Amino acid sequence: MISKRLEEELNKQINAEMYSAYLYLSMSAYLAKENLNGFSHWMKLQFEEEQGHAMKFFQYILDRGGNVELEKINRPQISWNGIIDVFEEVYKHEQYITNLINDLVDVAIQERDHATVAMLQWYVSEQVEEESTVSELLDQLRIIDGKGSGLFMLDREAKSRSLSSN
Ligand code: OFO
Repeated sequence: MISKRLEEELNKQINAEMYSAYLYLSMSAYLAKENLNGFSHWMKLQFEEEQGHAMKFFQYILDRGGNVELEKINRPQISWNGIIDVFEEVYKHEQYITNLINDLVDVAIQERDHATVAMLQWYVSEQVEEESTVSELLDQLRIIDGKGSGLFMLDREAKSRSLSSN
């Protein structure tokens, strides 16, 4: 059984992951409108990945005999100022999520819940990967100034992303 406090915090994280999914889906729509279909596809996979993150928490709460309490998901932004603006926001958002995961680890340690600490290690590593992937993409986009033939090439590369790889 998990403590009430931890149950509450894990439920909040389901909401944060679902918001991430929503935000990336909204970005996917924006990018499709901008004719960046490769990046739109990349963002749609990101949306699916975030739902997976939410579902891992969902299942974990149930496995530990806790209650899942779903909350309203906030409305994401619908428009950005070009591709660099999009990826700057993704990077900022992933850093925010990393902080949330670190806070969760702190709570699990305070509650002396070693199983939850162990489960959260997956997310700790995942965040390292997510931040590094996005920061690399952002650097590349800045090099080409987010336009021209460089953008065309990066968009084509983004189209080849599959769910197993970032
Ligand atoms: Fe993007 O890692 Fe979950 O939120």
